[in-house]
Amino acid sequence: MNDVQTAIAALRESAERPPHLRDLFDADPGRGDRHALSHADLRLDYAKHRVDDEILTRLFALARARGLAERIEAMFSGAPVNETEGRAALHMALRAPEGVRFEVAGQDVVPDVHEVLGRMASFAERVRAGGWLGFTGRPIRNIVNLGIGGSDLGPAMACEALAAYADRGLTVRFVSNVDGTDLAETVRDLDPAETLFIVCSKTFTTQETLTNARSARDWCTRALGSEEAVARHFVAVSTQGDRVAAFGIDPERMFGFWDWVGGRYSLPSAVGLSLMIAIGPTRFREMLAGMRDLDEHFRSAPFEANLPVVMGLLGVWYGSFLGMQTHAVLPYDRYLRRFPAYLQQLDMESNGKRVDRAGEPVALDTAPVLFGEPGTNGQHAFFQLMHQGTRVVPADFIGFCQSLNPMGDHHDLLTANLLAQTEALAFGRTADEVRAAGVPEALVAHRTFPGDRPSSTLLVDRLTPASLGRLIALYEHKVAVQAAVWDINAFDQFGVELGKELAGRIGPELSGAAEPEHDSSTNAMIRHYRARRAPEGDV
Ligand code: G6Q
Repeated sequence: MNDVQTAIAALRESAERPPHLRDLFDADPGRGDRHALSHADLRLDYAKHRVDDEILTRLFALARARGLAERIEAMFSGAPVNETEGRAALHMALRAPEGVRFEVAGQDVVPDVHEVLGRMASFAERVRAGGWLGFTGRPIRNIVNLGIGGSDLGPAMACEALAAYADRGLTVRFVSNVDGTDLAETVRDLDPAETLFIVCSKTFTTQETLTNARSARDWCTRALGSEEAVARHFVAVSTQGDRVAAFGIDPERMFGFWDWVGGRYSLPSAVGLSLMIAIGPTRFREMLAGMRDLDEHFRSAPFEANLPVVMGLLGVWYGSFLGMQTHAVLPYDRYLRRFPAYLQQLDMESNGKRVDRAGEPVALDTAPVLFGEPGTNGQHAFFQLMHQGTRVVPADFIGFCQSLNPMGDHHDLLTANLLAQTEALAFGRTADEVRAAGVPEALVAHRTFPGDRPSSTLLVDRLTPASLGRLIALYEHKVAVQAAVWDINAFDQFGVELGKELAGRIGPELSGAAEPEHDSSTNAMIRHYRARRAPEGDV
């Protein structure tokens, strides 16, 4: 057996008799202090996990056997770690200060990063100050980002998360879906004379975004009476200047980025323009500094004290060895309500893979189904299953020690709920305890909580641009750790291609321009839709 096989075999052996959380805590009164890590304003409690020292040692051994340290260095050194597409994954360069070198193919990319950041900052300041005028001479007050996937989820999540730091005189919205309702409802109450569209697309070929951009252009030019309005009401974020120009946006008003920035890792690039306009360049740079801080922690901290490494390996333990298929992320802060959706893409698109880097079937199960909702709302919805269902759902709880909206005792109540949930999940309530509380025998089983349901808790001092930056980079690197352990490429996403290709075929079949040629189920639905669709399409 090689080192990897030996490490896997050892963990499989551990998985045959995983320790119970009650036993782990009974055996070690100092567990809560020992199993916690701090970095800057972040504290990770990982005591409530089904791991003892031996299991942790075995997880770290697996990481070492898989060459995690070398994989981290390869990523930071700009090697083409996205091997199937022959690209680097160097999002860390987007948050590097001037003077720090990050090379792709021998070329330092940091000066280009700062050149674009500088252009973004001038533009954002101008819009924020009311100095960017629309076609009729009125200042821009509304920003609409048109993008999807990685060109939407990051800035949409961060604009929500940092709303407390935003210029409230500006309206910043996001349209992603090709469903016309998305655009229609988003612009319904906006004045075209005061609205700027950011067409955000790395490739500038994405059907949804370009369809929305064309419809937005029609909406704008119809209302303002001239095609020339496009120059004042549209800017682009892309890597493809020619396609941007072909759409009718002057490349002068394009903010560029590079093929070494993956879509779901692109928030700190020009893809974050909407966020920078909302919160201003200074706050945006604070977010970048937070990311950078976590990048350095990830690159330099020993594995045992490394937050992304520890979180990543715990996920591997549950998903690959204990057969758990889901993972919940539960932010106890309304500002983070889009964070689970953002992480869904980051985690599931990166690591939802079934072959390893060599194209062979993976040795271990990969990414879990990730979901989440802000607490306390989730408690009144799906937590029932987490406490008493037949499936165990490992969870990350995220809370803040200070509220950005202090109000009576709300924040203590919120935090009490967070901590209570982790305690209830971990320790439950035994049948004897239920009986002792006087519950009638017929209800004892119903009122019993099995416990032994694991969770991590991230406590952050306060939600700031820097702390959000740290949280984002923490999860990015957690995903990279897991990809290394599973030996998969976290940076491609061929799984989204087949559906796109088939949609391209089905489109003309729905309008009647072509006859359906699919399986009998798909053909029948196409015929059903054709018989009922509005004659002129969606008018
Ligand atoms: C992200 C994916 C994907 C991508 C969208 C939008 O990592 O690659 O979600 O971001 O498909 O692509 P464009 O930015 O090219 O429009």
